[in-house]
Amino acid sequence: MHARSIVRSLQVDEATARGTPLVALESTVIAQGLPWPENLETARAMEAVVREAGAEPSTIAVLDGEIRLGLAPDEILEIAAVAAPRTAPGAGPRPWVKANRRDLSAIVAAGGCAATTVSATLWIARRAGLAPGVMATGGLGGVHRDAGTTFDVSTDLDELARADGMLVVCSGMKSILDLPATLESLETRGVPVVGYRTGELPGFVARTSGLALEHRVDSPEEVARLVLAHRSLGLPGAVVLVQPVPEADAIDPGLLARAIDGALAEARRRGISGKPLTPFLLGAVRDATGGQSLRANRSLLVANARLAGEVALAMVGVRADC
Ligand code: PSU
Ligand code: MN
Repeated sequence: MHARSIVRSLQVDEATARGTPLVALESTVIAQGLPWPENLETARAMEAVVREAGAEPSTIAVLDGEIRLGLAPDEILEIAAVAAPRTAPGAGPRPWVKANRRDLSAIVAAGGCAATTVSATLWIARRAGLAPGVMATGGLGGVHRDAGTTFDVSTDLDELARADGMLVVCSGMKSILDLPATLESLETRGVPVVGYRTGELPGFVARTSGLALEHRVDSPEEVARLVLAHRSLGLPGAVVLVQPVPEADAIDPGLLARAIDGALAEARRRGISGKPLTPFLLGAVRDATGGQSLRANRSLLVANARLAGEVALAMVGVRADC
């Protein structure tokens, strides 16, 4: 029995040969996290800003049972089109499911297609040899507000504790979650949460959450030194870098809190739980904020991809100095 390989795109191979660092990007945010056509525009913008920073984007997904590192433009289009309204009954793209790490074997065995969450993306990136390396996303999964009774805690947290050598650039955890419990849970797992030019945990589409962070850095070089120190100490797991949404696109924390309360009540009324819960809540918050949260979500995803590219480059420089 041989180990199943991860299929790399031509562009990823060429970048590796040139010594250009890669930035891993997840695909759940494209397929299940944002509506069409903003999801396609955002996925393209994220790849573009990673390249502007001098790194190479490698979006991760499972295509016909193949684990892929780096997607061609028509493949990104296919994933994004899953969220497009169907025009003709029966027509439309192949089914794309939301895959976290535990789903990968079943999807590969069945030859299926899947968008990968943070947990699956981190695992694939590491398996493909990207560590020490960087991935970018919007908001991490975490402890849901009723986790005491539902046990709904994102597997993102466990995978972060395992993803040795990886840095995840994000804007905190999705604000639909229990943020204090999620921070506690990351501390328990030994995952550092470091503010980028902030001493406070960002509130995903809002800039603030009211929760203080103990560690802060102010430049890509400082981030690179922190990640490489984590690694050279032999400490396991990923480092989480949190950057607030750009000011011009941020949403008011009060408006956000009201929208989330409404979305949670609606989810309870409809009995929505498990995997569809996060996409449902994000959609309901989008509607309740008149699209303001969509604008903020897109803006922070692009800003985080840019910063991830800058840090990936700084890590090459810092390693050369060591
Ligand atoms: N960031 C976003 N939107 C998203 C996600 C992240 O801005 O939709 C996705 C990520 O893939 C994350 C997942 O891993 O949501 C968490 O889902 P769950 O709560 O079901 O574990
Ligand atoms: Mn969950």
